[in-house]
Amino acid sequence: MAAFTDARRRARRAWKQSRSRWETKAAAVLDPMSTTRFLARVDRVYADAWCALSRVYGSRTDVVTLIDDLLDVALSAVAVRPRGLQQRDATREIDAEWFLDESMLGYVCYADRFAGDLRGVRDRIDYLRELGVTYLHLMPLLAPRDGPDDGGYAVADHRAVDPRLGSMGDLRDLASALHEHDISLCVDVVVNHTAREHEWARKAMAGDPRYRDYYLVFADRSQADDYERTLPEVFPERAPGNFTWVEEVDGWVWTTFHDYQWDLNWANPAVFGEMLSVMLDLANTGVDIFRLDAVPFLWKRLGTDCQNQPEAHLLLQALRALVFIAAPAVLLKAEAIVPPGELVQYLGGHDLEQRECHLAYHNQLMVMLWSAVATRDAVLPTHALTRMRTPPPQTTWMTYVRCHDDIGWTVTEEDAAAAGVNGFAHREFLVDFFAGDFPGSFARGARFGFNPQTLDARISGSTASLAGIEQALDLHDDDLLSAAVSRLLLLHAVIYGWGGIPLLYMGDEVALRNDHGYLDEAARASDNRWMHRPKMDWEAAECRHTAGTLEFRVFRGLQRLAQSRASVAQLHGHGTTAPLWADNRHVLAWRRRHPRFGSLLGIANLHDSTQSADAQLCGHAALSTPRDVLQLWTATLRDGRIHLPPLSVVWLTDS
Ligand code: OTU
Repeated sequence: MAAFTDARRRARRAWKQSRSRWETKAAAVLDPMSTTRFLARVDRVYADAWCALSRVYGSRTDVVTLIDDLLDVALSAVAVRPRGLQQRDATREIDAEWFLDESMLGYVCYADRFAGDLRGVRDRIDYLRELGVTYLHLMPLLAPRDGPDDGGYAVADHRAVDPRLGSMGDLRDLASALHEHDISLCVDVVVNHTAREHEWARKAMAGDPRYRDYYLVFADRSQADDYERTLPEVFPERAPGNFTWVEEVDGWVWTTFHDYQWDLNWANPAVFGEMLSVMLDLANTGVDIFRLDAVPFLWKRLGTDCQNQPEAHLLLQALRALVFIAAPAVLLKAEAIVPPGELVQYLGGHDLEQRECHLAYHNQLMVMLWSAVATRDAVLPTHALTRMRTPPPQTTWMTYVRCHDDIGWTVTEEDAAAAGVNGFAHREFLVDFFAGDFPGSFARGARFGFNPQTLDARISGSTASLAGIEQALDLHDDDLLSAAVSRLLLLHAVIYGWGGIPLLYMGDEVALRNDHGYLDEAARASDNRWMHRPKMDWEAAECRHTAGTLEFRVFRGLQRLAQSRASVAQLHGHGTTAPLWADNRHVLAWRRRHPRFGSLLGIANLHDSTQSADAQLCGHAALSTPRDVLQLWTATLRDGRIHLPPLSVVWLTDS
């Protein structure tokens, strides 16, 4: 702590010495008000940037000079930042907690699969508003390589939109149209790697040493082997190993993901500068939130799994400071799908000194929800979720049921032991269950990423198919279908009522099932994650207006959830969430407590028969006259017990 304070003191001194020089520089390109604001922001976070960057780069470069270069990038971005976005900056500097509002609700889609292209997305804004959406995450939209591109995560040009989706101008138009409808725009920035077709990689292949140093290249295989000894494999089936021999650079290139995705060398400060500049250009088109892809992998350390290293966090802290200086309206979201004990760190330190990302995915809640519906049992989820640390102030979770990736079963041995199950056996059960192989399973998913060495596997499949809707439709069984619809809504009723920003994954609102069309596309056939990345079925979506249809039931249910959520002040980001023990293991319960507005109790019956629980949750709940504010199902209170219909949820508050 003393070292930390000392570092901040030195940082402040360094800034004090540079400030008047920067005042002149800023005044040369900005109007007086913007100059004042720019300098005030640097005053605010210079020490954050200095502390983080000096720990990462201090041994190889002069940090004050490095920050000067980065401030140049930031100032140039501010100088061309459109007026409307500067107004957005001003508003959000005052209302820095705008994204903690209980009305926040996200939607995630591929622009092409949802609406053809970026202009098409603009034409669908009304549809998003019907669902209560205030945040739109468009999957990777920058120009990818030709051929297999890992769903756009192999970026060939960071300065261009994928021409099939439109242009930078279209992105700008879409952002402003969304803003007019109070929807913030989130886009992916793939910071860990580029495509091998990227300009930097091409220059490296042409022999330019400057660009060779943008990547991690080992002339000698034994160096790669030294790392490989402790590295896991992300795609063991399609992309085994973590290094690829590249003739043109006469070396082994670090490729954590596919052989065409080259990991960037973040130990080189030039890479930091390039990525900052990419981000600030995008921010100037009107992007509000960056989904920073694969951030756990940013820093490599021999003898480790090269994930979640302290430097990866420091790099994010430095990015946070510099993005704030240039575009304070913009948020960072960490895409870190890592073991539960590593998750909350991406939201920074609890002392508010080490600010990191504003948002991070609550992977553990997602995994535990699927475990809960498979086992109809809340014991493991309650243990596991109790162990999760609360996010620091002014940050929050993104809660979700499904996304475009597979589900990895992050069930820890510790949580499993607490719940009296064997971790390995339970993970194996979840894979079998969701692949549809376990007797009595309702799910229709598929195994992904089977690793014969560890026997680890993940699961692909759409929400509707994993929740039993596909099976029920195939069997023409109305009772099973009702149960499956309830299960889908139950999963969402938890993520909408947990606290954090819920994310709805495109197609789930009309229960789209697995789509096997990808098998006919050469570049996709070997990656079954495409089964849960369907094209939007707009004919099915039309059925949302027709009472009695599957689409009507699901869509209406989700609308109800969105409306209820926006009216529950306890779900504001100032609240905190803790799981509670019900006196019935089929019941998952949690309390959302707001310092001013009191408590919300979420109670979910995971079983397909009626279940009851002590309405005061064994004395932990402090509601005097509980009332269900959700009313998506009909629960009854009798003799101090709440009786919940099969697969149902209530959100209780004091009336
Ligand atoms: C991300 O996922 C993307 O979501 C994937 O679609 C990409 O294929 C990948 O990056 C490469 O760009 O390992 O199994 O902790 O879980 O970065 C998916 C983060 C992944 C990783 C995550 C990665």
